[in-house]
Amino acid sequence: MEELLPGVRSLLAVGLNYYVDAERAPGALKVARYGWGRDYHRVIDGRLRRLGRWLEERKPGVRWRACVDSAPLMDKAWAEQAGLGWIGKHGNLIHRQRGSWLLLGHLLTSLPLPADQPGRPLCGRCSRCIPACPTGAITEPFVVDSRRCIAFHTIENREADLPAEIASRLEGWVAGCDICQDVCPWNQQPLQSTADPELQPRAWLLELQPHQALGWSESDWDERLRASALRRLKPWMWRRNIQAAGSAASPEAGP
Ligand code: B12
Ligand code: SF4
Ligand code: SF4
Repeated sequence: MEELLPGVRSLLAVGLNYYVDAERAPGALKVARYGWGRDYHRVIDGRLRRLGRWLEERKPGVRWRACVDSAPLMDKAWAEQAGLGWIGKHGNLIHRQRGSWLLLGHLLTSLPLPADQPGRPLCGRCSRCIPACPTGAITEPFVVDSRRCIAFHTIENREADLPAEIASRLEGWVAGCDICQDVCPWNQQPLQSTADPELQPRAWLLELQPHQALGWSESDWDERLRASALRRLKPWMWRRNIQAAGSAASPEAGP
């Protein structure tokens, strides 16, 4: 931590609620919720910087640093320590009222602040997320093997083809995967839909039909993915994922 901000005394954990009460159109390909609105890195970073400047005005000389995925920081573990929630067996941090639909960020500061109580684990005897994962990526409670995770393969895998055992189990997911979170009882309770304009879904993401998207040019994708966290998926990766999801959905098709 000292390497990230010399003289650091406190860490402030924040969670951006990204749940919106919206549904995918029938037959649409599946895009994970974190990608529906504006790139969360930008949203959280901008707000943490505002907070940092606010601190500086009140406490001249105070130092701070905003971190959103950019620094080697164990976001979930620190958020748990800061009392924001607990790490569920699916590996994501869960908040009692917001469920796991929270994106995390941290503000490190040289200001000493009183500590909150760490989050208390509330998964109890539930283990619903583990068998729900179609690729068996949750190998044991709290352990997600990225090599088997649809989120990893659809977003990070740069190979021309996805591994066959993943491609055949996409269940329609083409950008990230929300299955283990969708089945979690903490996400079934009535959740508050965010009114944050930055997080409202782009309509095309909820209506993504394979035949249309496969026809989009590089510049079509470029325009649609402005200021989106999904820019990490290059147009060829969308095509690869969409084709794999399409073949998995209709295994009888083919030669
Ligand atoms: C790499 C990464 C991925 C990879 C690999 C995930 C993996 N299994 O490791 C992939 C692409 C698969 C991925 C997928 C997803 N990710 Co991701 N990912 C990250 C990232 C950038 C780094 C995670 C990492 O590897 N850290 C290094 C390892 C060693 O640390 P760790 O994962 O935190 O786990 C350790 C600690 O938690 C620690 N620990 C556990 N309990 C405790 C308790 C204490 C007291 C201590 C000290 C330590 C400790 O032990 C663990 C093992 O060493 C983080 C952001 C970040 N900087 O943390 C986001 C992050 C974890 N991802 C996030 C999201 C939203 C997702 C997806 C839901 C996206 C999607 N819908 O497709 C999926 C969920 C998959 C799943 N079930 O986990 C969010 C999670 C938000 C939340 N509520 O928890 C994060 C925090 C990004 C953010 N800024 O909000 N992700
Ligand atoms: S994100 Fe999808 S593939 Fe990854 S662990 Fe969760 S259910 Fe499994
Ligand atoms: S589904 Fe059950 S075990 Fe998995 S994270 Fe949610 S509460 Fe925990």
